[in-house]
Amino acid sequence: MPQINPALTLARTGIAATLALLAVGASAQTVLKIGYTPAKDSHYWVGSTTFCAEIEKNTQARYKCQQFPSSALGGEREQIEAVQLGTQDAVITSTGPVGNFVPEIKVVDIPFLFRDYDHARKVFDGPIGQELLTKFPAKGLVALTWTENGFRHMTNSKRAIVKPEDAKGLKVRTMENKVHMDGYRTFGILPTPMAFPEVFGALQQGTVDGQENPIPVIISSKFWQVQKYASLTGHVYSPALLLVSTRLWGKLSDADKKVFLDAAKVGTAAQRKKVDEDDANGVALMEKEGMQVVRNVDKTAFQEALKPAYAAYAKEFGAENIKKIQDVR
Ligand code: EAX
Repeated sequence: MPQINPALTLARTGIAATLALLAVGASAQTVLKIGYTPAKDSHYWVGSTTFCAEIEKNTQARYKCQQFPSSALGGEREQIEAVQLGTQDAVITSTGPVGNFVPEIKVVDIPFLFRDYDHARKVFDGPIGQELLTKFPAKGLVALTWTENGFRHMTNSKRAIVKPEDAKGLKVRTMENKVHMDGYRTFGILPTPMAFPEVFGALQQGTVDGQENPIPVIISSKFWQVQKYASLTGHVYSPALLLVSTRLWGKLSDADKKVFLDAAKVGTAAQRKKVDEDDANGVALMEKEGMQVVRNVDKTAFQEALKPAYAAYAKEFGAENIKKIQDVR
């Protein structure tokens, strides 16, 4: 019996596989880089994984993804810039820094603008949301769909927050988002803008007392390791977007564009479902991990406090544009 050299056999199999692939000819495979800040298994990961699986399936694997969760490609602003340049193919990002690129979308970041998830999802899936997506190409970005981060809640290391007075004087990390910062100042907190990859360390070192994020982000980031108190303030809805580079988009056939757009819709549905699940189960997990969670937040007091900011928002965005969003039922 001749000795079989396993390395050689492997190399031959590899060559055979490569030749087989080449034989298929035109079906070369493009691997897309898609990134986001939350961890593997988070709502973003579920959305991205679903989107990528749909694309792979419906392009017969001519396109597939390499995913970069946990800020592996940087913070949201950095990733949007990379998508703009075309060095990154896709990003799922909250609207946090997006208003700095596409000012028209800032209006959706107003605190207490959306009553609940149904309201928000209806606005983003409806004419207002879809019209906003058309503003991106002029800024060198293609927005495939609105997706979702969730209603944001406050956490901190100092005390339980029930009403704005309790939040007064706390140094709270915010996104790089002026609409949020202007609003949060009326709650008495000291907003400190910071990119997401720095947040955990800043909380750990006490550079800031707190942060605010949806439950899916709080649990996938294990913020209980560095935060004692959580309050279900739900003070702002945090939309998200799936953005791709114009470089990628320009290369796609019309049929492939449709595949990507359909895949984005399926991804959004999956991401929202995960947000719903995390919101339903996350508080119990946070408590189990040692957080003290305030459920009976005085939301009316927070909305009262926000009134001066609303006057400024009306000036900036037009009272009728705010009302148009509020009136969606
Ligand atoms: O999009 O920066 C944030 O707090 C965002 O909520 C997070 O990056 C997920």
